[in-house]
Amino acid sequence: MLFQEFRKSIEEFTTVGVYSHIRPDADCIGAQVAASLWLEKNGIRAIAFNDYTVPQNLAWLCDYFPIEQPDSESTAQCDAFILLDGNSPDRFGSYESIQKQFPRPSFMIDHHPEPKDAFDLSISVVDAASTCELIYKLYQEHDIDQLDGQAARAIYAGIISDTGSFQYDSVTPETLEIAADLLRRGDFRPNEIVEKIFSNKTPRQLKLLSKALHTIELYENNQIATMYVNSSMLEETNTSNEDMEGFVNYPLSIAEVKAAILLKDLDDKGVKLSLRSRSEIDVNEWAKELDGGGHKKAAGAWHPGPLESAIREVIKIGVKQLKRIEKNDLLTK
Ligand SMILES: [Mn+2]
Repeated sequence: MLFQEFRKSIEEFTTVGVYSHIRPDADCIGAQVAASLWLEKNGIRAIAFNDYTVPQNLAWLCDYFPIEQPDSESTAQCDAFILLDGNSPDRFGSYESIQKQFPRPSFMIDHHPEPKDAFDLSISVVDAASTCELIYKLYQEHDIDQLDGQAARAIYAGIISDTGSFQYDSVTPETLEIAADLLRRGDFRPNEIVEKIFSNKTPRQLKLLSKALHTIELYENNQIATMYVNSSMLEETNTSNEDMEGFVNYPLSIAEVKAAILLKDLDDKGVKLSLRSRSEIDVNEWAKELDGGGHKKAAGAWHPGPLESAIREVIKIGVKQLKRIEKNDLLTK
């Protein structure tokens, strides 16, 4: 039983701080809301924290359970912390310094590879398609009847977001079984959540997308694609960094493309890279060469810039990996 030890330990606390990772997404917020509801159903007070403002398309989840920015007064009330959808203390912003000042028991629940050994208890399931799937299992192992409509919607939101609406190869029969059970228990239809999360684009975002699409370049017989956005594009369309959610899927959708990189040229701050794979290319390994990381199929990294050298360097690493894969294919044939 995945959560046996977790449940036994967490019951000893009266107030638990539940953190989701910085620059929050639907998986961490959904997991945070569903986990906080679970704690409260079991007589444990929960306070949900994030250093960042919850993105607008996820604000509805905060109606189910409020998420606040941590301060010394609220965090002082917690006698333990749960950390969700991240596996290193620095993924949780202020948590790291708060914990250094006044350490309390910490419980991590996550699905990213290579977890840091920095928590008192870690539930790390790298094969899980989302952290929300793990929170579903927490309910399932304990008392599935505690999973109400709000928790079901929150978990469903995280699953569709982290699986690209069930498109990624992380999706298993179990993912779909969980989704089906959530629809039944929560008594809702899939489009209700999809529309809240994905159909909320602004005209400005689409104008930015059209500019970005013009920058697509293909390398190595169309196996690698790049696309970029720079600050003048953001200025011209009156958009910001957050308006690029999902953009990387466009170059990735070109036939033959095995991996795509979206580069965000943020001038002095450097170039932010989002890497995606829909092949045997491991973008986590790729990103690590640039001191970044993530999952096999989705990862991120920073390059000091300028943009041209970021593109050159990232392609060089990708080519190296393509060559290695080709060589392995030849050997196994
Ligand atoms: Mn996740």
